[in-house]
Amino acid sequence: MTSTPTTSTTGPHPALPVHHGDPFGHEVLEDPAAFHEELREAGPVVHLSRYDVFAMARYAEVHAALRDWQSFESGAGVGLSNFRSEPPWRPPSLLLESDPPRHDAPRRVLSGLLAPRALRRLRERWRAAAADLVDDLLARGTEFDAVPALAEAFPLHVFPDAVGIPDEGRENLLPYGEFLFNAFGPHNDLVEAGAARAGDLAAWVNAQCRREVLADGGFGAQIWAAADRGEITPDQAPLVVRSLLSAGVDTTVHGLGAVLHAVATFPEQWRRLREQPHLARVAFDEAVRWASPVQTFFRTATTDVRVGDAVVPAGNKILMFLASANRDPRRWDDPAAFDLSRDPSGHVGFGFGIHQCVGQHVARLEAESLLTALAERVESIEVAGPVVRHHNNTMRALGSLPLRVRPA
Ligand code: OVM
Repeated sequence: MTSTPTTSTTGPHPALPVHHGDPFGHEVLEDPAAFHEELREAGPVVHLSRYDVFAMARYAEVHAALRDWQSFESGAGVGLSNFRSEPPWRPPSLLLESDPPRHDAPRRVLSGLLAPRALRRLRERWRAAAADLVDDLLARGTEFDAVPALAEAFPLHVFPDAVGIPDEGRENLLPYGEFLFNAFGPHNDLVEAGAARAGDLAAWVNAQCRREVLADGGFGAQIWAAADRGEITPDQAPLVVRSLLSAGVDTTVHGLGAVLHAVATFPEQWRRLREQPHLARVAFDEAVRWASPVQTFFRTATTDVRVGDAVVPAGNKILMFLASANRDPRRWDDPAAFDLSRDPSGHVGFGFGIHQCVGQHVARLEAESLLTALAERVESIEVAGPVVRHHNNTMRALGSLPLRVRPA
C-alpha cells in the first residue's frame, strides 16, 4: 500500500478516521487484505477521501447496516453512482436497486422459484451434468486450467438452460456480468475498457427477457407465469428475468473458482471432503466466506445515521466491505484459514437481510453437484502454476487456476 490511514479532526467529517487509498485501484484489487485490515483498524466507520464516501469494514457494523434497510437504502443504487443525482446506466434492478414496498413482489416471486424445494427437480440433472463434465475433463488429462474447464464451464452449461434462454449468444453472459459488476465502482480504466461493448451486451440480455424467447418450464417462463397470476405486473417480468441473467452467472463462476482454489490450497480439507462428501455445501459456504466473490456493495444513508460516535450524513454513500467482514478477526478465528470444521453460516458473502442473495440455493446446488462429482473421481488436487487474478471493481475473480489432479 502506498496510502496509510490518517485520522482527521479538521476535515469535512470531524471525529471520523480518513483513508486516502483507492479500493478500486489495481493494487487493492490484486490483494485487498492489507487495505481491509487498515480500514478495520481505523474504526467502525471510515471516510474514503478519494471518492468522498464512507466505508464499513468490520463484521458487526456491516452486518447491522445490512439489516437496517430503512437507514441504509438500496434504491439510490448499490454502486458509487447515486441514482438520485446521476442517471443509471441501465434501468434499475427491481430487486438489487430497490427497497420495500416496490422490492417486495419481485422478491417474493423469485424467492419462491429459487427456494430449495423448487430446485429439487434440477438436482439429478445437475449431478449428471457435473459427472459428465468431470469425466470428459479427466479423459483429456490431469492438468488443466480450472477457470475455463470447471468454474466457467459448469454454470454456463446448466444455468442458462434452467432459465430457458436459447443457445445463441450465450457467450455474452459473462462479458455482460463483467461490465455490470465493474459499473458498480467508479468510472475507472476497468469500466472504460468495457464501455464500448456495454450497449450491445445490454441489448442482447434485454432481448432474452422477452416471453417469446423463454423456454417452457424454465425460470424465465415461470416469472412470466407469475405475471399472468398478477403476482408482479407484465412490465416487471422482463426486469426480473434480467436479474437472473445479471446476478446468476459470474457470481457462481467466481464462487466455484474460489472453492476450487481453496481445496487446492488446503489439501487436508480436500481429504476431509472426500471422506465426508456431505460437507460439500459447508465447503462452498466456507469458500464464499474465505474469498467473497462479491467483495463490496454500497448503500445510501436515508437520514443522518449514527454509527458508534460517528454520523453518516443523509444522502451519502457507504461502501460495505463484505469481504473484510468475512475475515474480521473480531468475528472469526484464524479468518484466513479455509476450514471445514468451522460454521461459516454467519458470513455476509451473500449479503444479509432483505436483499440477501435470492439465488444462493441455486449457487449451492451448482457447487454441491460439481464438488461431489470431483470428490468421487479425484484423490488429490494441487496448484500446478501461477494463480492469476482477474480484476473487477466488485468481484474477486480468478483469470487462471492451473490445477494438477490425481484421479482416484
Ligand atoms: C440484478 C443484480 C445484478 C447484479 C448483482 C445482483 C448480486 C443483482 O440485476 O438484480 O445481486
